[in-house]
Amino acid sequence: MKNILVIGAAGQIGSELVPYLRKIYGDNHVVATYNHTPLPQELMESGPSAKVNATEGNSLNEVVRKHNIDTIFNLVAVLSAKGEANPANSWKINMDTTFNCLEIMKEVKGALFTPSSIGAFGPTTPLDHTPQDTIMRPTTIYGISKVAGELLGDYYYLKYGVDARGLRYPGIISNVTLPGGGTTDYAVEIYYEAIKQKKYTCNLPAGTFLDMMYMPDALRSAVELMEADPSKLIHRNCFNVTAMSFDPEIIAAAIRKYIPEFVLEYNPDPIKKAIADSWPNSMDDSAARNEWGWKPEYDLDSMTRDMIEKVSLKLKK
Ligand code: AKB
Repeated sequence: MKNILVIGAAGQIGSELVPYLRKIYGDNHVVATYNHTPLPQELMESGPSAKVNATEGNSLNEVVRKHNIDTIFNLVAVLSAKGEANPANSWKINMDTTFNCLEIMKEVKGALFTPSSIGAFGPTTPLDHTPQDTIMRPTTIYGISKVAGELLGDYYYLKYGVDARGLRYPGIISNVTLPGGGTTDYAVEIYYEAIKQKKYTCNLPAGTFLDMMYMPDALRSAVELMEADPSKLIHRNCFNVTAMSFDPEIIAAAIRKYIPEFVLEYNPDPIKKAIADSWPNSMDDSAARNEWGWKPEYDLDSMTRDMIEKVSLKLKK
């Protein structure tokens, strides 16, 4: 990876991936792009940036040629819950972007990272220890676009030699940019509300187990996968990766170790509940561990300690 393009750089993952990549590969070698949401000031100032509509091939092509890009991190996506409000728009954004990235990487013989998700699974998937290779019949437009993206990635690799790779991310918990439109967003909001109000009303019911991961592990896993020896990769699009699995009661108990008075209440959102019920309770990520050495560093307790420290500082500013 010499010259990297991050599309969707203003989002939850992008806003942290850009500085992470700039530290490793050099500020001038990582181009941050945005479309509707402006980039945070620090990202504009610390390296190159561009306004790009990645659903338009020409817009993407121009920036790839201008900066001599050999690798794209494609973080543009309408997430699961938001996608259900406007499925046609979600399909268009998720698929056009992935397709355009693959087409341009075919021309420049480059590499592409596209995250998939636990959302690529569905209610007929085995929900416990969900295997790497299993039934994938998701029931959300987001999940359907993720499965299609996985298949397209493998297709472009096999047919054209595009170095397409990806991870099935669980819910990502972070403290820089809030997520938006996801089913797992509660696991971020709960920390902010625990610190601000000592109380949180959860939109998923107790007993809803989902895989999760802390942002530092999510960033490291993306780079480790893209740097992995290709001859070792049996799977490419995409690898199950997880760091922990919990339900709202378990994360609330972890928060109470630091904020004993924290109160958790419930008001489940039927759409989010149905989505969460169709997703794995916990994935088996042994293929990622065996093929490129994946290992999470943060568990629920170490993540909670760090989240409470960082979010408290942020809210004091
Ligand atoms: C969502 O909840 O939609 C995302 C995801 C798990 O892909 N955070």
